[in-house]
Amino acid sequence: MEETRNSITDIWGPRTGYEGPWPIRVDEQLTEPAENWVQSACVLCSNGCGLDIGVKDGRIVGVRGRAQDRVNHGRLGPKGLHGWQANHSPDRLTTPLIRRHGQLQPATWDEAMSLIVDTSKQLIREHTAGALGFYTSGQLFIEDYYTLGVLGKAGLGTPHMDGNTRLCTATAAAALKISFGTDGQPGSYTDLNTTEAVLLVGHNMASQQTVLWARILDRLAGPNPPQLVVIDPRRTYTAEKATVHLAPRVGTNLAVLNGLLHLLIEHDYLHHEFIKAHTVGYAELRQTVEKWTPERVEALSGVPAEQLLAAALIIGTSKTLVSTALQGVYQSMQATAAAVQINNIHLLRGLIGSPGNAILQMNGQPTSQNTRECGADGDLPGFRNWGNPAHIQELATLWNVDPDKIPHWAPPTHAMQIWRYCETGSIKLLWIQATNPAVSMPELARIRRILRQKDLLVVVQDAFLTETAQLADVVLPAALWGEKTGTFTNTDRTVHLSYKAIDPPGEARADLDIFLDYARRMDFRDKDGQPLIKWSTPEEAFEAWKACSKGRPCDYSGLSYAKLTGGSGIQWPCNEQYPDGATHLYTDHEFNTHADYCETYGYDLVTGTEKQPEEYKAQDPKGKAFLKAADYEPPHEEPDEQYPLWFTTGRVVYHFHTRTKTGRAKALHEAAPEGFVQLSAEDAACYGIREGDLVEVTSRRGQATEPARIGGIEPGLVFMPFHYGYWDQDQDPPRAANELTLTEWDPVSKQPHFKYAAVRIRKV
Ligand SMILES: Nc1nc2c(c(=O)[nH]1)N[C@H]1C(S)=C(S)[C@@H](COP(=O)(O)OP(=O)(O)OC[C@H]3O[C@@H](n4cnc5c(=O)[nH]c(N)nc54)[C@H](O)[C@@H]3O)O[C@H]1N2
Ligand SMILES: Nc1nc2c(c(=O)[nH]1)N[C@H]1C(S)=C(S)[C@@H](COP(=O)(O)OP(=O)(O)OC[C@H]3O[C@@H](n4cnc5c(=O)[nH]c(N)nc54)[C@H](O)[C@@H]3O)O[C@H]1N2
Ligand code: SF4
Ligand SMILES: [Mo]
Repeated sequence: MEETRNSITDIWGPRTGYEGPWPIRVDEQLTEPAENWVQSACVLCSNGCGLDIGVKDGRIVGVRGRAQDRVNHGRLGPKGLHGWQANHSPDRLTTPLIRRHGQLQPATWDEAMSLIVDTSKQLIREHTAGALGFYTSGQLFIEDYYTLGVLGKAGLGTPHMDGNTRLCTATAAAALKISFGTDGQPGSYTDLNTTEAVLLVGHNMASQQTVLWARILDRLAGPNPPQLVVIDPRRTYTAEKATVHLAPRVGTNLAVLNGLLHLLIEHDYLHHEFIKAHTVGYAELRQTVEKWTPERVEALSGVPAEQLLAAALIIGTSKTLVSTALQGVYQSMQATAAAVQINNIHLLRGLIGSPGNAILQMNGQPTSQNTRECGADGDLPGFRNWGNPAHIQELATLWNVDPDKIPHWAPPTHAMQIWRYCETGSIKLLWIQATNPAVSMPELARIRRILRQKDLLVVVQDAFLTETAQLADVVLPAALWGEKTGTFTNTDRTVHLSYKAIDPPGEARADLDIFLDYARRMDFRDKDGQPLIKWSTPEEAFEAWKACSKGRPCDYSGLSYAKLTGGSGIQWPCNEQYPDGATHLYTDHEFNTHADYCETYGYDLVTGTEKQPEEYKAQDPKGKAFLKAADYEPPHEEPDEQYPLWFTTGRVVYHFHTRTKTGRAKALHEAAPEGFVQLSAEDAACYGIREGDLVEVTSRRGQATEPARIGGIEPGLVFMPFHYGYWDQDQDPPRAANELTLTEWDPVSKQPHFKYAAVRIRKV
């Protein structure tokens, strides 16, 4: 065993203090010496660290960070260093399975695909393609998503396709579209190298993007360290390093952010010329935030007025600012409205499109950016606007199909609605890829009930017999990262190519090959009777995607497999204008809001009502950004006598989601073998609970039991990680956090509310 450090006990590794270029440090983890190294990048979070896969005798033996990669400069975190072990887990799926007489039994690929194809054709005949739904992922590759998007939109013509990205980064996309016209992060990770201040809202970066956090820790250890403002109700690893930590009650982000905006305006920390020349909506914003005085914010959120002032001073006077938002915003009350206020901070101060200034409406999953770009998530490929007939025509021309084939008579169906259509019976085939909703969706008892419905054919495409696959009718064994070639894009628009290093086990197949097989068997054709999907390899799929992206903000046309091989990942847009990619969007402060270019005509942030195209065109902002205001609304469920405590959920550093990978990596499993219920010392004393006692948590929807962990959280609030599902549904007592969560979602982004609910607790 060779390792450059024990990343379980030393999560971020040694400090390399700096200001300016971030020093290189190469992290490595090997179980035995590698015979050859294959270029890739990590797929265990949105940071997208460049790495090489070490191979010996056809097996992965370890990984090493890529020194030349712009994202990580060689560093890797605990998940990246250990997660690959899941590839060699003995319980990988190696053949398709079909449910016969109630039992999942091995089948051939031909049997499994024929069953899916015959059912699809029959449903289309009897009900139209609207009877078919796709619930995909933020963990496949561009080549997979684009192929899926084309076969769904131009082959089948079903509007029911979305990703688990709805649970993850739908709000990031919505907030970027609403403020700037289209999706796409304005800044870069490199802005952290020089920035004077960092604002992290509902984002525990230290735990969830450990290598990005190392970039900040190293700044803190160097000359001119930045000041940090952290907004999180828990005292997280991230909050421990804050200059100012605001710990608001869950669900009150909008009040706190409106309070900060109010102070920026009151103290005139504004860039007046920028606001005038490059934004619309200032007067309304000013009016909306006016009443959010520090005292009022304190009364509602519990954040002391003087702390709010201290935070406003930092974000109001720093010459540069990097802000991030993640699930504490996206999965909490008024998600899009709150995320947009972070954009507003930057717009009021003109801190955008220049070095040191970034808004990172963070992604979570490694490839969720691509689900959005390729239109596998309820958007159209290339950030096109489903309400703009010219954009539909562009796609129809590209794919050589009739524009009417492409569903655009109403917004694409979002995931929460897809599940609802399954529940009510109008969707009769649900094809789930690379996601484990029986653990990750809210209100699990309902999800299990839907998956078990007799008139719903459930197809699950995964590498393991997950909690979801156990309830499927057809299971397709998939190749994992390292066993297939493809590209993906991280939060700061950096595109990486990941090469196949080893063969998948047994008969497991690459996702792309499964989609291509389906398209071939369904015999999808274009207008000239030629096969609709004209590619058969990952590289050809990438070339097809490049053509689709050309001229749009996410322009990949200057990239190629060759260009992505050998060096660092490269940021989009990459085209004739930016042959080596672009670190900043909007350098000229010209935004993507032109009526003929924008991805959305806008929403009412409180009700979610979509604006009509005519209305937008009549007031075409022509490149100005939107300052969009929204007033606070109370959460949909609040503690009462029966359920007196607030409940929230999230992650721990050692596990990724439902642990299908990290639970199968020895060191990560042993570092966090079980879940917990985190509560304050005050609440623990009140209920007579000691560290490690089993605590039963009950909400209106279900129950979960885990041991107590005391401290680091505001009184009145209970936290559970959502990683721990069942292995055996009929044996284990319920312990998943999502037994308790709500089926409610943001009116604009449609992202579900995992971050608040009302519960009661009891010592078992
Ligand atoms: N180790 C690890 N890393 C990961 C992942 C993982 O599973 N494990 N998953 C990846 C993915 S897909 C994602 S989406 C990201 C998620 O990364 P994060 O968003 O950082 O993770 P969470 O723990 O879900 O939520 C962040 C914080 O939100 C806080 N919070 C809860 N309610 C509120 C609220 O109302 N307001 C505010 N301001 N804060 C609140 C919680 O206390 C929590 O600390 O992580 C990515 N990285
Ligand atoms: N309570 C609560 N619930 C949450 C959250 C929360 O904070 N709180 N966070 C939400 C968020 S942000 C997210 S992203 C979701 C994540 O929830 P899920 O998407 O359910 O998470 P994973 O466990 O990553 O599931 C991915 C599945 O894909 C499989 N897989 C991996 N690679 C491949 C591949 O290449 N091909 C195929 N076919 N399969 C593959 C894995 O084996 C695994 O079963 O959970 C959401 N749920
Ligand atoms: S920070 Fe994210 S991408 Fe980088 S090694 Fe860790 S899990 Fe992988
Ligand atoms: Mo996520």
